[in-house]
Amino acid sequence: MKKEILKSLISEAVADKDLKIIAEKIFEKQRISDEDALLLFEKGSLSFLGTLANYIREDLHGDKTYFNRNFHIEPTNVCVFACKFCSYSRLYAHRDEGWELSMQQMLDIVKSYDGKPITEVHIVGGVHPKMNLEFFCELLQKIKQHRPELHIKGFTAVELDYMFRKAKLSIEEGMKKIHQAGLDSLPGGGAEIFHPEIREQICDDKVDTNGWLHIHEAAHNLGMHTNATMLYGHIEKYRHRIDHMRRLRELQDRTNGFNTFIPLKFRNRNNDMSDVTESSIVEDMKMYAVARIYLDNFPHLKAYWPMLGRQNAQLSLSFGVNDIDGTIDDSTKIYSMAGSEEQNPAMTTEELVTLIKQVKRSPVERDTLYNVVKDYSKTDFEKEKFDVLLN
Ligand code: V47
Ligand code: SF4
Repeated sequence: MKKEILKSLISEAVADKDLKIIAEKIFEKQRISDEDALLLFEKGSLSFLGTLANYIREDLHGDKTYFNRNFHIEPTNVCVFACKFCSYSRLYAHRDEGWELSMQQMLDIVKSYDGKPITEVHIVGGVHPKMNLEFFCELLQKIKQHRPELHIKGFTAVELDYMFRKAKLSIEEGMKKIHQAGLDSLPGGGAEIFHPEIREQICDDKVDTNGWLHIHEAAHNLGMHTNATMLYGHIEKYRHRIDHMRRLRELQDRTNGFNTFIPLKFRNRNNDMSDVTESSIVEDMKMYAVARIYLDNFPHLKAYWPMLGRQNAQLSLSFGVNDIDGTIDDSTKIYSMAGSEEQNPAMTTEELVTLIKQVKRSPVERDTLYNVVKDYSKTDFEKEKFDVLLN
């Protein structure tokens, strides 16, 4: 019914013949082409894109909006690479300006969450030449010994590529070893923009596109799930974004191992690309909507609130997004150093639930693999607090 109403509304309101054909494809659950995606970016109004992306989102997930309870460990910001957009890293030659956590310091961070209902630790950082595969395998084993049920999502393809090459292991061998040590899944970082025209300008010395995709495919072949990101809103054109998403869609067709796509808005403070203007909120919402429409084989689309800010994360829930990441507990510096409004990112479960409810969506706490931990749609925190006082 809803589909029929939307179809007729779009048919009346949209004059452009090509856009009408694309809308028709979406309602018939047909895949859109790269040319269609370009037309959406170039000609689609915000309301047209939002209507279509929201239709798909609600078809897949209804009003459900996922979050999780997580914290980050950033082992170091010392990095052998020199990505132009990065505000976070310090070159090895300037390592005295950065930080390096010891094994014990990282285990102490994990232990500081003892007794708290956290389900995931996200480990990501710079590429430090002395923190090798052996070191991280030992860390993973020790975390698992201490808290076996904690899901470890860790290491971008950039970090893994460097570790495996230094250990003289193939990608398959390295992935098997680190998975056996306790790594459960991979985050989506390091993807940036796959197209060589852009990749060569913004991050030419780290893992290349084929290497990034190969690492994720190897993880999928071991039954691990991974995420994928795209750093957008800098010097890339729409066709580069579409090329990026096409490569991900093709890999997902083969493996079905990706959980979530996370468009990451470029922030321009304190880096070598500070002269590049940041994208507008309208552009951000278009990005989410086109991603939701184009990536028809990705189950989830995430807005990472520490990067986007809370209000824009709320807005994104009307443009295809169904996940806003987690509590985070002020444990990441990547975005505060790049100029995000969220200087100390942390939200309580109550704050996340309220944020989601304010825009009339249903908050659901998930684990990393999107198993439901708790549905908060009917939770009344005030009543719960009152009940605790009474008992
Ligand atoms: O790859 C670095 C990005 C990424 C800037 O998988 C920047 O759940 C914007 O991948 N402006 C690392 N972005 C973080 C990451 C991530 C974050 C949250 C959740 C997940 C997940 C993954 O951060 C890097 C790079 O694309 N980044 N500098 C910047 N100035
Ligand atoms: Fe290093 Fe990652 Fe920063 Fe690139 S984005 S310089 S790989 S920390």
